[in-house]
Amino acid sequence: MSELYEGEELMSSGHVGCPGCGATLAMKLALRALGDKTVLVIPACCWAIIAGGYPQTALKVPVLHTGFATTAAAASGVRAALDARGEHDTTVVGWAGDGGTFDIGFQALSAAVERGEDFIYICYDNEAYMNTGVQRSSATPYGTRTTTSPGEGWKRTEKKNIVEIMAAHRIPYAATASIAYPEDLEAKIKKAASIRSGTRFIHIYASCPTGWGFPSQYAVKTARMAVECNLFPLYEVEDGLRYTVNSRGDQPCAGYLRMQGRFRHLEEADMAHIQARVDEEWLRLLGKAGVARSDQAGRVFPSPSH
Ligand SMILES: Cc1ncc(C[n+]2csc(CCOP(=O)(O)OP(=O)(O)O)c2C)c(N)n1
Ligand SMILES: [Mg+2]
Repeated sequence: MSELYEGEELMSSGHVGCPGCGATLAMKLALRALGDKTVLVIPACCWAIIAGGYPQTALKVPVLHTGFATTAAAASGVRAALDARGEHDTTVVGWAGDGGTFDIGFQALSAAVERGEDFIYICYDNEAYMNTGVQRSSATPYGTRTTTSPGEGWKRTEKKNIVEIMAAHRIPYAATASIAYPEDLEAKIKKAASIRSGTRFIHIYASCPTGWGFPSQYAVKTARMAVECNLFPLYEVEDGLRYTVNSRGDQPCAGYLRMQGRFRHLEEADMAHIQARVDEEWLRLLGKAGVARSDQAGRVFPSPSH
């Protein structure tokens, strides 16, 4: 049983997020971990509007709104400006959606990570371009219907593995987190804030009732189910090499898929394809964390002890 949070809330009521918005909850939890000495850099995305229209805001920390592609470049600049003013203890956070991270902001992110810029980059992933009406991104998973992958044209390519890509940059810290596991999420953000050499990356799974087609009271439940079926495992990668797995799912993916309108068209064979991919990726992850072994063909098997 988790303890009640008694610190100051840096996100207030009165925001304009949809009912049950996972991205809104992600921000509330992240700010609890970050504290008020934080500057957010937010590109075009749902979060560019959720806080409200100027001069009203639901956020009690400064925000720099920036162009869609430039989160990591702008965050680098804010860090340099704060350092020039001697404000070394203020944390800079790039806060972007999946489209702004996996796609359009990708080169700026890769470049900032390579330069070793000192900020935390948080991607809240709702698996599509939600603010503009649910267009598919490279974070949209296989099997999804969106407004740009409608009807029989549902997405048949896999979700890009952004944490693996960050790990390949040998980033000091990369981790996945979920709105359904607030203690884990807050601990990871605190850990990221405590590391001051190089960029730190957190990938937060943020369910979206509006874009995914489930009742708004199930945002946390949906996110929990994604972890419980290993579709979105919780893990950390230190220095791009040392993996720690923080979740152990044992449920099939079918329940998670069936509860969402975006997957309603899937047939048994499609769901079997998704399940096989999830199982394969899960074992591969365990392999990287050293809790599974692989053969020379790259096939991975769990170690007997796990
Ligand atoms: C250069 C540019 N192209 C397109 C847009 C329009 N646009 C604004 S928000 C958005 C979707 C953002 O998607 P994502 O980053 O996943 O965040 P979400 O809306 O899902 O929170 C788009 C396409 C823009 N603002 N700038
Ligand atoms: Mg999105």
